[in-house]
Amino acid sequence: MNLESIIKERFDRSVKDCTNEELYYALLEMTKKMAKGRESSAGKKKLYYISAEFLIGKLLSNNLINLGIYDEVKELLEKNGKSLSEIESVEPEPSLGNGGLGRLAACFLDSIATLGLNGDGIGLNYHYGLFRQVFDNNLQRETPNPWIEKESWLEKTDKSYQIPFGGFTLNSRMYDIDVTGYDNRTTKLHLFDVETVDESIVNGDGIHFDKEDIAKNLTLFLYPDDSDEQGRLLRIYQQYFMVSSGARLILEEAEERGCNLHDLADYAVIQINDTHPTMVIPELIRLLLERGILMDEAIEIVSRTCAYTNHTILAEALEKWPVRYLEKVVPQLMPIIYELNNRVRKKYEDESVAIVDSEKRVHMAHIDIHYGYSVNGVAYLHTEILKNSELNNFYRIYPEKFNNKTNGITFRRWLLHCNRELSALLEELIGEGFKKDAMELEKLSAFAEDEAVLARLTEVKRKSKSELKDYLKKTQGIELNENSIYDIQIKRLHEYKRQQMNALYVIHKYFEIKDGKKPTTPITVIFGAKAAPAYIIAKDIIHLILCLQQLIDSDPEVSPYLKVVMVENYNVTLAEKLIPAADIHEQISLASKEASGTSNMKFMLNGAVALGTMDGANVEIAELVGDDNIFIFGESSDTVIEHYEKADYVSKDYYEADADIKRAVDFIVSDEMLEIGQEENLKRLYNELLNKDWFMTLLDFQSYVKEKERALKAYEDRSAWARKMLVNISKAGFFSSDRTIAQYNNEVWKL
Ligand code: 26W
Repeated sequence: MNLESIIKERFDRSVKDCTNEELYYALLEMTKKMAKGRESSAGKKKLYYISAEFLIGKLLSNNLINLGIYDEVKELLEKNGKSLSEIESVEPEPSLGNGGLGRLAACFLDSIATLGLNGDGIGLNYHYGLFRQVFDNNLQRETPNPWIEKESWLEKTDKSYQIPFGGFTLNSRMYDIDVTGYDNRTTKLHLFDVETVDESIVNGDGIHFDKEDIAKNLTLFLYPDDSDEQGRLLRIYQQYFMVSSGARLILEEAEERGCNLHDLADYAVIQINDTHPTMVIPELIRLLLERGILMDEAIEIVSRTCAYTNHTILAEALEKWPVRYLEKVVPQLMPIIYELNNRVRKKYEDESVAIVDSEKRVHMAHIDIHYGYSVNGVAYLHTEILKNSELNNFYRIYPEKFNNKTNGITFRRWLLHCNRELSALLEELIGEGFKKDAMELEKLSAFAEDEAVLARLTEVKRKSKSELKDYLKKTQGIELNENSIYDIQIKRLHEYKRQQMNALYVIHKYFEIKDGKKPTTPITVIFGAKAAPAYIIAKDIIHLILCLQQLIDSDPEVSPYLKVVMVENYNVTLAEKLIPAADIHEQISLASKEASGTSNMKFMLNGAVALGTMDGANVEIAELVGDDNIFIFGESSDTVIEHYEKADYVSKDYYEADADIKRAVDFIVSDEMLEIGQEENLKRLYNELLNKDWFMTLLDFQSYVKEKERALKAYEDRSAWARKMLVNISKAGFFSSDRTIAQYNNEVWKL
């Protein structure tokens, strides 16, 4: 480590005379140099994890940990009166993802590097990311989230390609971010960009811009508003730009390693992260045809090279692009897509497995399933639902392609980095082994009856809660009561995730307190969520929560016992502070709808107890920790699926049959709320719950309230609660992304 010499050279100063900003840039330079010094992965066959999202978070601390110099750096800084966490606050957080799918891709890169596998990521270099969330008048507003500075983790490479679109071509430039593995190799995240992008075309301080000027806007934002046709077209431009650049890189690198393209599948495997990169299949076929390979063989080669991960069964998220859009953006792909469709139609009469449907829409997932060799879901239950209902017609054709890969998280970021106190305690109790082999956390179960250990766990949690309090006070002006129960729900805002059910619980509790039924320990319900800019009801739910926050804060009768907080601009950095501090975490999606969830794993690892439905990976968590260490409620996925099939769920019936539900729902449009909030938003949400409630909030409301009360009561026995924490931590090893990646490699990639 040569931090001091870098500082001397850059600023001609000593550490103690530098600003935090200067120290950040010096650390950035040093870390990048050290990463370069690491051995890169090698091998004949290489994995390409291609994804429209990589939600990498801040990289400084993570890289210092993975390079093994975190403690050394921290000490040196402290000796000079500097604080690493303050230096970290200088680093901008890129928002190159929406949520779970993007963060998963980032965890996977960490594990690929840590396991020393030969694999890189391929994505796009969005200049303004998703967006920065601002609360204004209790409403979400979006502003750009710039993160690329003169010096950053990004490095310009000399690779560039000409990418053809209908009517014009764009130059694509590759930028790289080094991904350091924990005590092992480094790999690369390749992010492609257009050199003509023009940040000045964004109007005002919002996220509006000329959507037609593709050369200027292609990589400005992640998932620009898709509520209009221009936005949807722009998404296709982005997707093709990514996959065409990626496909060219993959072929080039394979040839450099001695591949003759006929044997591409021995040199490359492409993991397609949801359908966003699906066009890589027809694009690769097209590039192989250009190189003189015949259609039959080109299709065969590509089919043996590509594998597809499904992350959702929500119909609206399964991409189906109108033929007319693709004709306009990528006319060169259409003959190939038609050819793929004809082959499918010749073989199978079943209309539901066709690629181009009778309404002339291209089903992207169908391309992946027919022309890839592997299809995986992301948790046991999710894969079962894919096989048995959602994709059953495909499963019957290709049973051998279907497999499960339960998601995982990197313990470097989600334990070693975000919860140093807990890692230190674990190390003291069970040794260092868990840092490399997560299953060693099991050793902790030996202490389940050790009151001294339980007390120390409680103390670690208390400290994290206090740190969160300080952090939110400093950064957002929010006052928390650190002696309250922290009940946390952080995830994208979506009706299926049912933040609205949690909000209804808050209203229910508000009434109880007003009626004199006060909780033994005060409760703080914390939300963090961004809503997609065009998702009206999701934004109404944010409005409801923010209005409740204001209402309760200004009610002296209720506020000593109940607090609602919605943190602004929820992101990876905030997650790293919130997760260690949670007592209870909410995983309350409508059963069958959450493919896996990954925050559930992060919370578990940090000693929080889940309140959740039998959905996604909650099912596996419940199985591992046992009934005593998790709070489960709600209808099963089978029942829910049946309700959808029969279309027999009527939310109004639940509203009318139950006085508690009626009282809570009516409160949304009460005088008190209308005085604080906007009538338009609150009424719309009220009507939605009453007349549609597509994700069955009211169906599960009573069992939710009951189970939450049980959890709150259980918290009162602090030693028994600490035991629940301990069991959750000790069983979390299974959810290491190192395990997930090892399974992908053994069963799918075979590097
Ligand atoms: C078509 C546009 C689009 C883009 C992104 C639709 C939906 C998305 C989501 C943000 C996708 C997503 O994040 N899915 C989540 O993936 C996680 C990782 O597998 C799972 O744990 C979550 O259950 C799933 O919702």
